[in-house]
Amino acid sequence: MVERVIRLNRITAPQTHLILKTPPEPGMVHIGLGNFHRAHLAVYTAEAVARTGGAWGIYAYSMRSDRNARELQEQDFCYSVVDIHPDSTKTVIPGIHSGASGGPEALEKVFTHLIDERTRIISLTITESGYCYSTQTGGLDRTRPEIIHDINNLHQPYSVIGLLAYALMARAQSHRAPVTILSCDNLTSNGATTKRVLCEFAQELVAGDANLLLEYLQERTSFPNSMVDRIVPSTEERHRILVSERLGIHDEIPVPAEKFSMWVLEDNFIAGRPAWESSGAIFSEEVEKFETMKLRLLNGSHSLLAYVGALSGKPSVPEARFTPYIEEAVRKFMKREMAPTLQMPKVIDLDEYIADLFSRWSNTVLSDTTARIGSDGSIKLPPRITESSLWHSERNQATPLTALILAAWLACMAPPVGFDPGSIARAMKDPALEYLTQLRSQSQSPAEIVERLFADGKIFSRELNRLTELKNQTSTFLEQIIHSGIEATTQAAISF
Ligand code: CS2
Repeated sequence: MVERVIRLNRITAPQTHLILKTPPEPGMVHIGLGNFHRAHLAVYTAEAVARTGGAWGIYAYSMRSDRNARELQEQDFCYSVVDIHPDSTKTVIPGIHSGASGGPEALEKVFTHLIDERTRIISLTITESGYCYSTQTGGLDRTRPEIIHDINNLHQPYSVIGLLAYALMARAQSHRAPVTILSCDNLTSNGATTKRVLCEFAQELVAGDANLLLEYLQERTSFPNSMVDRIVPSTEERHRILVSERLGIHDEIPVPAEKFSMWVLEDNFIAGRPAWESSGAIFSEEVEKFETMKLRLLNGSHSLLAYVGALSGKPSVPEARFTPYIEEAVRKFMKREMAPTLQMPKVIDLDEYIADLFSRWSNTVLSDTTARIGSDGSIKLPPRITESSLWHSERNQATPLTALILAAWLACMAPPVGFDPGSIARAMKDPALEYLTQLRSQSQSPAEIVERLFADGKIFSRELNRLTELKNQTSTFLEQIIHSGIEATTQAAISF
């Protein structure tokens, strides 16, 4: 820690604050060492420990590669979280990580931490796709190659679900100490979904193992639901420059983030927890309402901004949001297609929430990118639009702006042959890209792409295949995007 102290003593900038000089004894293992974790859970936990103490140091692990862990280690586990906001220069250095590793070579290391009796919380930011859940059933996707692999090779897991099952099984076989699994990703009922996926994974194991693991899961674990919210873009060179100007030190891995941050959780921690309420987290019985509100209004609109924005040549969220026809589409989408389908939490007013969202999206310095949000749409879109579409269909109501999102997404990710969606769309990544590419090349027309997509049920639940009007509108809009352009199509969806 000598390095850490020397390095940090050099910081003289005002409003900069090293939350913890030395990390506390470890009590949590976190999987998924990306920017969101570093600007959200890490900050809440560091602040809670600084105020109220507790052995809640975080050992972090990245499943795919050791890059993030190495970078963190090279800086003695210190990095800055920089508020990117017109009137804030606040920068915090959480200092909460006590160790980190990554990649398959480090499996044994993380395994030791996962089964350690002192580990009382295992938290996750592994993106929607990391849960290997099926958008059809809401449970385990047994067709995922990594799941098929892990069921037969549990000691060498490829997926986080396999890794968790392996570690929890070892806990079940030894000390049986309780542990909470805390999902911090944007899934509907993220805690309950994680538990269901793990239980269904356990059922696939040989009988003795399955029973042992299921019993441990039922008796010695808890899975609180939570809603997480902070817009955290990827780190760019300009953020390194900003930090070196603000702090006078070079930070290779600063995390840019909006000033706004929110975390709402169920208080269901079987083995204790940090006093997160002291750092601003909200413990509420209305978590589900918060989650639905955020998923449909913020994340759903984000998808609209991303795909319609990308096709309109807008690389950033503020540029998309300030394009009049896109702004109008987002407002109508929220008011007509999303708001009626949800119950707002008691303490939040719908109009104020919408106004706040527009103000967060207006942050031109943060400049979150449409390519970041548009990535992984095959996994992100189902929880954002399925329930609301079914809700409207039961009432015989059309959802043209939802259809516009689907059409714009297809135009970006499965562009009909001969249509070029542009460079922003081409920069979007997706785990289902192979399937989407096949879909477009095997289809003779935009209508066929849409028909096959819903009939296949690989991405959206088959329930949506019944929604004839949604499908028809999606193909009409996809056709129109190709022939008349995105602006005219958006106007058509707005005035439908
Ligand atoms: C975004 C989210 O990636 C996405 O699709 O909608 O990352 C969003 O920025 C966060 O959920 C905000 O809390």
